Amino acid sequence: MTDRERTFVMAKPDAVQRGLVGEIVSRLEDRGLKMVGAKFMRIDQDLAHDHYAEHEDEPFFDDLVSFITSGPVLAMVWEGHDATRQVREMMGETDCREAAPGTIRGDFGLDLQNNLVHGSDHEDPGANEREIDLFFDEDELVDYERVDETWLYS
Ligand code: IDP
Ligand code: MG
Repeated sequence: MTDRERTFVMAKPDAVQRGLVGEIVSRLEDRGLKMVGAKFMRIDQDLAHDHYAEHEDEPFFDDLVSFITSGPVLAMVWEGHDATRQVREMMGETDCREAAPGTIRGDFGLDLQNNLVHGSDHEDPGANEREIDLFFDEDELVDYERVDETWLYS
């Protein structure tokens, strides 16, 4: 299907420490999105700077780099119709206090920085592919069919 796309998602260090990784994965699975890559890892300084390069002039940049390198994360690639925008909708607003109930941030967070989850920006064309390339080699992504796929899509 032509509008099926891949997007980069990460359970941030606070999600790992708070035991919310399974909850995040479960929500994406339940929605019908398909995991095609996953890596439990610690982000180093260079990768943090590359990943958040767009924010390097922001006053919160140093704190953000400290936060994202402070503990392990689960970096993932998820695939599905309109996946990038759908994941963003499921994450909620950046500031958890503004995020709607029913979203990951709105259900599990109260902070701006420690907001549990990252998803590629759907308003920044190419952000999904750029971020996937930053974290994954092509051979670390897996092509397969989920058994429910014929029922997920018409
Ligand atoms: P997003 O994660 O919803 O795409 P961005 O604006 O891209 O939000 O910001 C990247 C991350 O930087 C946020 O998820 C959050 O962890 C952190 N952040 C954003 N704005 C602030 C701020 O004003 N103070 C502290 N941390 C911030
Ligand atoms: Mg962003």
